Amino acid sequence: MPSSRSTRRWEDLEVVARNGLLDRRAFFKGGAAFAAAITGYTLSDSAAAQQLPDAPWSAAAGSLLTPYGAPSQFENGVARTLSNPKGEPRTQHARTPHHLINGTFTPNGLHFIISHSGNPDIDPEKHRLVIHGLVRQPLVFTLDALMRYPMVSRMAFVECGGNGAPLFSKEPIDATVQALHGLVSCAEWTGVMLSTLLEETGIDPKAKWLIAEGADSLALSRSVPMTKALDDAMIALYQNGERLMPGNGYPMRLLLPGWEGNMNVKWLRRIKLVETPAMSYYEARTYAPILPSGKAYQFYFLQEVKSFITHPSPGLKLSGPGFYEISGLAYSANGRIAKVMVSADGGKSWTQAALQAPVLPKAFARFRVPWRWDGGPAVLQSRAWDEAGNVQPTRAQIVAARGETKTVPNVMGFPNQHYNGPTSWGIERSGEVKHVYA
Ligand SMILES: Nc1nc2c(c(=O)[nH]1)N[C@H]1C(S)=C(S)[C@@H](COP(=O)(O)O)O[C@H]1N2
Ligand SMILES: [Mo]
Repeated sequence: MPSSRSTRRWEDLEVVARNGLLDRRAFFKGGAAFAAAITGYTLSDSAAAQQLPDAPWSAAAGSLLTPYGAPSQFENGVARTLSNPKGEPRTQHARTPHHLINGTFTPNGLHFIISHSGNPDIDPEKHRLVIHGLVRQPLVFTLDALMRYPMVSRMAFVECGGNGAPLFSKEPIDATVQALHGLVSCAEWTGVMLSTLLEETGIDPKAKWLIAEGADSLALSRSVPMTKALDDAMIALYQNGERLMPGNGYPMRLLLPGWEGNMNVKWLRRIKLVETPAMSYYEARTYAPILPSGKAYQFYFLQEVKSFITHPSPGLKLSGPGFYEISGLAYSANGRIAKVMVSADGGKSWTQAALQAPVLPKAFARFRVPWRWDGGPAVLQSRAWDEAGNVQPTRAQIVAARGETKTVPNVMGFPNQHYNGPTSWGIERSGEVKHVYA
């Protein structure tokens, strides 16, 4: 029996923004009417039962269990894309397929990776973390020693400063959300707070920065202000419950929640307390691009408030007019996401999205809005606000501030960094989704 709350026809639900955006609570109001509209089924109980397939997997005992699980063979296409699969001597990227997963954290096998000189194969027994420099007592930590300290767990996103950089281009890009925004992921990290270890070594008051260094052949190093080190920096040992993946820093990495991916030094082996920053390769070159004014940010640490729609997005074709959920990810280095607005007409009219609870600081928030596609052209866009009151800039604003790719000669020809403007998806009559500028 349909309950009274499900007797409203979803077609009659009020459109709250142009091109068919519905109120974020419409699903609760629409009830079974939504389901019938999506499945196409309005059946009696017995007719519904007859729809169960007579399948071979229900006819005999199933396969053997495995000691370590892997996804279903039918999910083989859910994979990262690799920028340098033969491992030529330059950076390798592995990008997260945001359009093929859902929720708020990234499975370990799909977490993005950027490794500038490959992933070292570190024997955890032989690895050491040294903390020295402007300390009272330099210390060397084995993994065993670290495992005995009090630990904490927190959700945090890691995002490369170059994520979304193609969106500084003049023309729209024929690419998926994986290609455009696949260099951000979110995991539950567990480890020892750096402040706990610094209490042991003691801190010389002259120390204003630390230099963190990795054990890869490149010995990637970055300077970190002591304020961040003592705030929420962590020596991460576990990722989504299991030990770090080799590509994400096994057996330990520096986690600086919300800060530029590059500073989250993987395969961490050294922390040296110093008075002034090192001006290392990545902080002085790659992540200090020249601005249209001719000046450069000396340091640009925060991954500021940002959002993008993952469903629908290029590669996910709509199968005809009707009901869809628009959903995506929002995050900010400045705390929790406060609000996400969604537009289906390229930013002219907006409605507020529902946020999946719990909304955690410096972590992915999943937003959702019900949408009735009328089969005509539409342009989907999202815009996020964080609890500190920051809002995503418009594309015009961020392009004016940073410059369009290639129009500004940028020392080494690097694209601009830190794109946190909107991403627009154009819906064509065929149901195809394409990146557009709106
Ligand atoms: N030691 C070391 N740390 C590193 C890197 C590296 O190549 N070596 N890559 C950096 C870059 S550019 C980014 S964006 C992040 C990515 O973290 P992830 O690979 O765990 O996603 O790690 C950073 N830490
Ligand atoms: Mo990066």
